[in-house]
Amino acid sequence: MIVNPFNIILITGGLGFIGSNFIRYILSTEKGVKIINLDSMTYAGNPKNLAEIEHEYPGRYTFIKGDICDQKSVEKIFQENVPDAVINFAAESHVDRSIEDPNVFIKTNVLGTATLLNTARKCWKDFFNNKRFLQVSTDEVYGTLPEDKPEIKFTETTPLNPHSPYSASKTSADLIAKSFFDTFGFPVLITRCSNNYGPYQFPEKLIPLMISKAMNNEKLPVYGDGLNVRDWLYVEDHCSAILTVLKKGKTGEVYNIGGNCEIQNIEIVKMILDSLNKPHSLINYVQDRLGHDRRYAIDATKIKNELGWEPAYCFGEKIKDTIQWYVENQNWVSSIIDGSYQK
Ligand code: NAD
Ligand code: TDX
Repeated sequence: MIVNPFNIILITGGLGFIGSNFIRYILSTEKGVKIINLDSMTYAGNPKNLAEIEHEYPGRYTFIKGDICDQKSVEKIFQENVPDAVINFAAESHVDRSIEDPNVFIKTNVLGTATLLNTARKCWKDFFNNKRFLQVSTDEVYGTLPEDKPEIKFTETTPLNPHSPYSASKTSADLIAKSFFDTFGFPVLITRCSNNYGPYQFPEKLIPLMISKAMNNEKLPVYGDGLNVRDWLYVEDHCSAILTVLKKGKTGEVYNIGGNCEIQNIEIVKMILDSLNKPHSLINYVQDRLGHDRRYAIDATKIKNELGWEPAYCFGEKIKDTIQWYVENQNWVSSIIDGSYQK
């Protein structure tokens, strides 16, 4: 079944990395859609990510500052706008921060998702015809893979086995979302994507952090032996996959999304240094992340066979564009580093 058109979509966390890329993507590809962006503007919510969007798409974009954990605010948005769909990007998303302070991860990622689900169910009055709630999840819910068995990848039926407070909170949210489908027939879709890269990623994550440090001739902190593997996907491919699942996915189902692009961290770091003509002597091996997952790899056969989605971009080309974007947008990075982006 193809569900279309959506008139109003509530997007949460739309000032973050993937949410802002998605809003730009959907406004340019789906002509009739109106977007409401609910974002509490944590450290990761950057208004500069969507600076010109209201002018570029007049009447089609509304920003609301608010917390997904705040039931009254969420209810008000539902009553005033009656969205046809919700896409929940809002989350605390950085593993290292979840090791420092797990509580906010449990609050936003678990309670916040539950609040959204509960409010949507109440406001849609159990009349779910053509309504959809898409929970943006992660491959980290599956835990880690052995590096000596490259043939093994995460499928949608791989047992959930998260290791960090971040991934455990995302897993909990997935299970609550699934329970709403199983119990109420609430129209949930869950996507589990691998590591994204591209413009507007907060420079605490591997790729933008390393680019920013290399540009400033600072040491690049590589955790452990640098041989951990991540499966990289260009952010626009993630956006097209989410839109595909929103339109064509079967409710109650999980869809893995991945780029079939496994790379060791150290290889990425060297690629960045080479591309910026910086010496490998900037590499600094530091203490490993606690509970550091060794390898992630997504088997995206289901979304390809059932919904016809495949990534459009290849890493070799898009990593160059991404590095170039950060070089050309040094003001964006420096406004984060000096804190002025929040003023
Ligand atoms: P991000 O940290 O860049 O952005 C998160 C956004 O959510 C920010 O704008 C922040 O202000 C907002 N937010 C946080 N708490 C909120 C709250 N309580 N109420 C309202 N808004 C709140 O994250 P991202 O990298 O764009 O990730 C988006 C989603 O995709 C997350 O759910 C993440 O788990 C998932 N994901 C990310 C990746 C990746 O590689 N970055 C991969 C797979 C899945
Ligand atoms: O300074 C660093 N040095 C380093 O070696 C940082 C920040 C990271 N790393 C390593 C840790 C990981 O093996 O690089 C790899 C990637 O790290 P992150 O960019 O922090 O991403 P990861 O932990 O893999 O999680 C990301 O992908 C899945 C996102 O942050 C999550 O939100 C998403 O769910």
